[in-house]
Amino acid sequence: AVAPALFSSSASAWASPRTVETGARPAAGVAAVAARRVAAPTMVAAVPKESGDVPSGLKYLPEDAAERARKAAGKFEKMKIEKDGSAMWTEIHELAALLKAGETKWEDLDVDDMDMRLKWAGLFHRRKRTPGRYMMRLKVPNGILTSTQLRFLASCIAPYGEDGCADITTRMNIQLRGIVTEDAAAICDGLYENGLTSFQAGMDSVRNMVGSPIAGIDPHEMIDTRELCTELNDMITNFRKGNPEFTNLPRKFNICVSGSRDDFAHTHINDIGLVPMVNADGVVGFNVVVGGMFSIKRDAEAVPMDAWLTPAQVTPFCKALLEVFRDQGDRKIRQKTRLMYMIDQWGADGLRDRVVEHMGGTPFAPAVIPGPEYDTPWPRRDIQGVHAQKQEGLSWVGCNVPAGRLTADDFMTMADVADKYSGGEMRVTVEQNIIFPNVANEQVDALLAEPLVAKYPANPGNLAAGLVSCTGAQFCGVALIETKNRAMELVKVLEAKLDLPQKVRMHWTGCPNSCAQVQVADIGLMGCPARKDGKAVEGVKIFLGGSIGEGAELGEEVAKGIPADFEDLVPEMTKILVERFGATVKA
Ligand code: SRM
Ligand code: SF4
Repeated sequence: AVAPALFSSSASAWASPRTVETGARPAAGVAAVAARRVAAPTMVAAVPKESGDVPSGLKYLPEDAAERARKAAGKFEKMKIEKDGSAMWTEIHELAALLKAGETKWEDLDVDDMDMRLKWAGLFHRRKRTPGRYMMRLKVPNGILTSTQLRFLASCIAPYGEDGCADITTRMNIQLRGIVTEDAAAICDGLYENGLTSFQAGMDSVRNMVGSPIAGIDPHEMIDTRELCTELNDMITNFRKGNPEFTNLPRKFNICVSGSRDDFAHTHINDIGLVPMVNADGVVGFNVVVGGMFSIKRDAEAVPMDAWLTPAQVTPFCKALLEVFRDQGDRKIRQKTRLMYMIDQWGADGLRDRVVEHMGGTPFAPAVIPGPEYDTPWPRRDIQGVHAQKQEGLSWVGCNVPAGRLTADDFMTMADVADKYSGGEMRVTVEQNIIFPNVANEQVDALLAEPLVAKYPANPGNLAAGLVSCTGAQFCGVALIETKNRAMELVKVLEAKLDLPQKVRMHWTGCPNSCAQVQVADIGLMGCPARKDGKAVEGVKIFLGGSIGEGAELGEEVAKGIPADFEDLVPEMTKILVERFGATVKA
């Protein structure tokens, strides 16, 4: 495969890998994962595009499912039937060529292709906020990135200057911003060449594979989630080339693999959550929970399915469940097509039985009942800061990225730091933070003295430490309020005003889709309309009581319509922090 010529000028300086400092060691386990990636077949168009052959979304559906899709009234199903999202994996090259040749303008291209179908290639047109520019959502299985990948990501957004930035997402993933259609095809190719992809990152596809952020280095881990996340990602995306078998699901789908009792992956809010559990023979496998979701209409915690899977059974099970969801899932009312609605009809065990039937009838072992050691609570560990790894002499360093926002310069600096201290590896977390693994203990102080760590501290303030924010109105067209910038500012104001004896996890989400999972936060703020002095203003609903880790519980709405300006929010938050979290007002 030929390395793509990305951008003619400014990008080349960013794209060339820098020298790896002597002393950097290959990180445990990463080499194996990287080797798998290199071994993946060369990119070809997954949907052959003969002249006039437009792939329909019905292509992989059995006749009865196709019939239901045809009958579904909604515009989404019609749009999918007309042309499958997978068509964009090849058409993006044609669109880019036309635009580059000046033969058309983006404004004249098909609106469904530009605003909807390109999401199957990971490209989200930000028509309302930044017309003509795209957010590009990647897939970063288990949140693991190499320094070469980080430099490539810098090269993707650097040419856009002020318009180019990136975010760490709540699914330990990366989104790039500012991309124009002309460049998108080259970026897709470049991602593939660099062991990544953006295909199947949006619309009715399976989202990024979430695993344990400290997989392979955690002294308390039950199972290393990295191989499984990569294997599942390869199954879902056909080794990152794009897999049209899973482009026409009834709706989005989330899968995560947890590696320890901490449940860093949030199994309770995924469509499939894999909870590590040791069986009577001492084998580590997974109990399965299903149906977790947030949406405008409904928030649901995943429910247990009576099944225990060996690691080898995980990918075939998930594949079969996806096929059952695709072929038997309802498509009539889009707001009621997530997996949980199937579970309403069949029960979790009914769903399991259909999966078993689909796989040929061999039942799975029943779920493992947790042993007496589970009677002792296992509080979820804090992974920011410096922590001893299971490998003697090595530590991981977790750093706090406020609201997950990054620049091209950040990617370059992170790559340099990773090469210097962590064997060229960096990880991103669902809390939108970063981790440098495998740092030699004697190099930890030097790492902590790096300018990057001054910017993204390993010991942040007690509110900054727990801040998570969705994209909000700066880029997201459905946002009811601005989130990220407001959230970062509020943290500064509150930290200046209050002494907080403990870390408090504050999540901000711009609308009821709850991309920033306000229901799992200590304090959740969700955008909503409000009124102040007789005028409509941006407001928030407040959620309290969310907990994470083993035995997690969803928080509940306690207030709504609070104006989101600091005149109202600062006293409101002060009251909550003082009454519930032991804060005191500074003298
Ligand atoms: Fe989300 C739609 C951003 C995690 C529930 N989400 C959107 C869109 C695509 C709306 C749009 O078209 O603009 C947002 C893109 C804004 C942008 O420019 O960034 C968006 N969602 C995000 C991200 C980037 C938030 C973040 O700042 O981290 C997260 C990307 C994750 C990833 O890497 O794939 C993100 N979204 C989530 C999560 C959390 C999770 O997965 O743990 C949820 C709740 C869990 C769930 O899905 O059950 C979530 N997003 C939604 C929904 C509601 C789904 C539903 O069933 O109704 C929508 C709307 C939709 O799908 O119709 C949505
Ligand atoms: Fe956009 Fe709403 Fe998701 Fe925030 S929660 S990114 S505002 S869709």
